[in-house]
Amino acid sequence: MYTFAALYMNTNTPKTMENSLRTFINVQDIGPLDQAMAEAFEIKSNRYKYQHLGKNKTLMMIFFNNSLRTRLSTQKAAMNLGMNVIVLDVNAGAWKLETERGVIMDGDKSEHLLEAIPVMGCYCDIIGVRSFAGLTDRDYDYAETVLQQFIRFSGRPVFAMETATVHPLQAFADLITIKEYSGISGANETNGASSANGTSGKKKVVLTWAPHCRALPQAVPNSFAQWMLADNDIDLVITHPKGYELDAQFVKGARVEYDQRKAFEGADFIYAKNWSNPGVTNPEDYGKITCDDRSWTVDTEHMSWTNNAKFMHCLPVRRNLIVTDDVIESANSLVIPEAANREISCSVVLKRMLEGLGD
Ligand code: AN0
Ligand code: CP
Repeated sequence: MYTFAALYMNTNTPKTMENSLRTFINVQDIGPLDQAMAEAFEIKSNRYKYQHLGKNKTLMMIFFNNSLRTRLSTQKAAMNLGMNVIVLDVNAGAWKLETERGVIMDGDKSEHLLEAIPVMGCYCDIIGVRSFAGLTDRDYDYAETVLQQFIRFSGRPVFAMETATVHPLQAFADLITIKEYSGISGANETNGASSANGTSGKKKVVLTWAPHCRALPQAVPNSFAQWMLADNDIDLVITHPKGYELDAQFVKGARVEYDQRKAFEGADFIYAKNWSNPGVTNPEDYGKITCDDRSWTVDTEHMSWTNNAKFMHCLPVRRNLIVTDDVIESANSLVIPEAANREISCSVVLKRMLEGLGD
């Protein structure tokens, strides 16, 4: 398989630069967070500063799943950097793709990813991939099987636009937002916001599970935990029903508090998100909804337990399941500035990838 694909993959060798990125999946990929934040705030104050970098370079975005923010913010970031952009919605017009090797392709899938990926690589310089967890086979999802094939066979720098287990562009934007609204680490407060509790020192950030009617992936909470734990100014507490423990590779070292009220006490930021059962404590539960307890919905009473916390969610959000109308519409809700920062996080990532490309 690999010999065949290697014959067809584009093997342009990238120019190596200290700051350049070949893959963007985990927080470690971005290097020192202070530097990444400094770049983010520089770009936020002048988003067209690096427009020359993208001249005659093409970004290809591949979507296996729906998107509003990722699609728009990534395209905007690429345009700010002077890039051309191609978007492919695999389920809307492309041949249906087989992703597993060894399958006799006599079903409805006309093309294999192993040919499609090197072909895509021929038409672009950087690739973004959205491919959610299937939530049926934990090993397949947690091996990031689809993303890894893009990395291996496209010959291009590849970044995750939410893949099976991670959503790093979201977590990076979340961290930028928290810095802005904390008044720490040199971030200018924007949008007229004030500091979360007006004092210096660590901010208490709470990741809370909330109920939902559909089984959702763990990518957002995985990346959120990973990025928050990497920041020395943040004290992360995770709260969820028993059985919803996240994978240790993302949450090792985080404090888990099963009592949601105790977790919320003194919080500066509440980050709500549903995720389906990660299958950590009971592998048979992987991808299932094993709790639908509506007492976990974030309402004004929940917020009253906090230190006048800001409310965050990556969106899209189902109101009155995850969070009540009152809370999401309150002055403490950061969901819109948080979404706006997706343009900024993506700009930093694309800038770094462009810096590593040859001319
Ligand atoms: C996705 C998820 O929970 O991973 C995308 C969030 C950015 N949400 C839905 O599918 C509703
Ligand atoms: N937060 C986020 O990634 O939104 P989309 O699914 O709309 O891209």
